[in-house]
Amino acid sequence: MSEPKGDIGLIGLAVMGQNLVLNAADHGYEVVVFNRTVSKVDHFLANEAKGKSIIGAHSIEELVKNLKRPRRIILLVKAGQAVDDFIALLEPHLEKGDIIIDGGNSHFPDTIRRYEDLKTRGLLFVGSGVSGGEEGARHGPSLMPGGHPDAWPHIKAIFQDIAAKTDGEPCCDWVGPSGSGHFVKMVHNGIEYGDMQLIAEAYDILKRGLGLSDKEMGDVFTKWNKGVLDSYLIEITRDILYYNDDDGKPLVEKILDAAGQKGTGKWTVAAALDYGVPVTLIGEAVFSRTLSSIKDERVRASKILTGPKPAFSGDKQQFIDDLEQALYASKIISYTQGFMLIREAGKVHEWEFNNAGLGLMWRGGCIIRSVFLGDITKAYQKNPQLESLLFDDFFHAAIDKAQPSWRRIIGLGAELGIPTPAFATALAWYDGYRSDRLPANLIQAQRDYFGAHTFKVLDEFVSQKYPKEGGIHTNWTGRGGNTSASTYNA
Ligand code: 2AM
Repeated sequence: MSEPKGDIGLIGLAVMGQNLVLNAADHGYEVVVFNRTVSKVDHFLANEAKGKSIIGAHSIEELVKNLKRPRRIILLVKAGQAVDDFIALLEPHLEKGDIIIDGGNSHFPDTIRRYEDLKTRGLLFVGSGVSGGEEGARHGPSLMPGGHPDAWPHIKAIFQDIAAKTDGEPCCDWVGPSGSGHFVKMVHNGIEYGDMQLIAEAYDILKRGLGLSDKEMGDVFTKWNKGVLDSYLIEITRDILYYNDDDGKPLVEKILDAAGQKGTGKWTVAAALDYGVPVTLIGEAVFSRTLSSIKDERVRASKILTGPKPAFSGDKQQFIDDLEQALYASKIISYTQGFMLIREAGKVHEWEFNNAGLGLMWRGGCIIRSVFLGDITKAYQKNPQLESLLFDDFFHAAIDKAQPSWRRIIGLGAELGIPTPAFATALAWYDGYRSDRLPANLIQAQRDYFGAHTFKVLDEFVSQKYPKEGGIHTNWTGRGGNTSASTYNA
């Protein structure tokens, strides 16, 4: 057989896979394609891929045979068992140094497991986040590859060529080892949940609080899209609000108010709980979807439970401007929390994240793309060791400016009876984060009271009676003098 011509193989010809193949072909790469339902290969070649230089394979063996070494194979199949199945099918045909890339929405612990497993056999495994939906895959997605570092030099050119570009920079860089690529993709999706929830709350306030029509709300979003909130999600919300059905009525108002979810938001919150990071906004976003989904119960509750009737009588424009600032401030908190989660996961797994690089990866191509991410990139470029986004001068000033508006909106939401869970948790988190003293001393006392869980004292009270090391237990029901210093449970 003559020398193989294929630069890269791709398995999984659903729309995402097809579009990624067409994108790579447009950039001059020779792609070899395969699909479980093999008839889709010929269908694709005869239709979408017609006239393009794409090689169809009708078996795994044929796919592998057509690839240059080291072989590079992207899997774009359903997350879960299908990925393991294809890895098992591929393995006997591959050689040391060959590269398998999982571009699906795999849960990062699965990626860690596959990476470790394949490493022992000399195969280089990469888990890559791919974001931007079908359009992104076709014209430039955001790509977040992480895995075996030896793979990167072999896939860098193609990944960066097919990725979205912002100011000439590709929205793709090496994330780190093991499951780090899929981890950051998961956080990206969690942040996306948060952004969507914030926008939904703003819509609710504009609609129920101010009584604006969909067209008027579309106008508000048009304006917001030219300011600090300039982003893909604000842009599509504008389009949705302007979209009328055949009867001339806004389609969005006909849609059942029960949000679905595929699980990446939940994974993000579960990871936050595992690592002990207060990622409250994404948590509220996930719970808000679950509250929305118990529609029938809410309808029953709406007939029984009372609250204020939303009716706003102040300065509407001031209110809209306040809302923009409240959304912006809450968004800053959400990203601050997201990067905190990334920081902690980095410590646990020894993944050295380049946060400026992540900002750049998310700046274009993906669903959360925004001008705002450019500012995040700048903050981390200025100080790669930045502990918290809020410590950056730009974001610190932005929060200071937004704060009065933010507080007014949450106060008004409570007064009018319109729920603002994401706005409110962001502010509560902010007020907690900036408190050098929280009421957790009381919680510690309660824990010691009922469970002898012990406590420590503030530095200024450390003494022989209250030593620094070990836990202190008090007999809370006794009188003075019953405090015993002990080292158990230290
Ligand atoms: P199919 O066309 O044969 O259904 C997205 O669903 C992609 O994942 C498709 O290419 C689909 O192949 C593939 N896929 C879904 N479940 C799969 C499984 N259990 N094994 C292999 N491929 C699967």
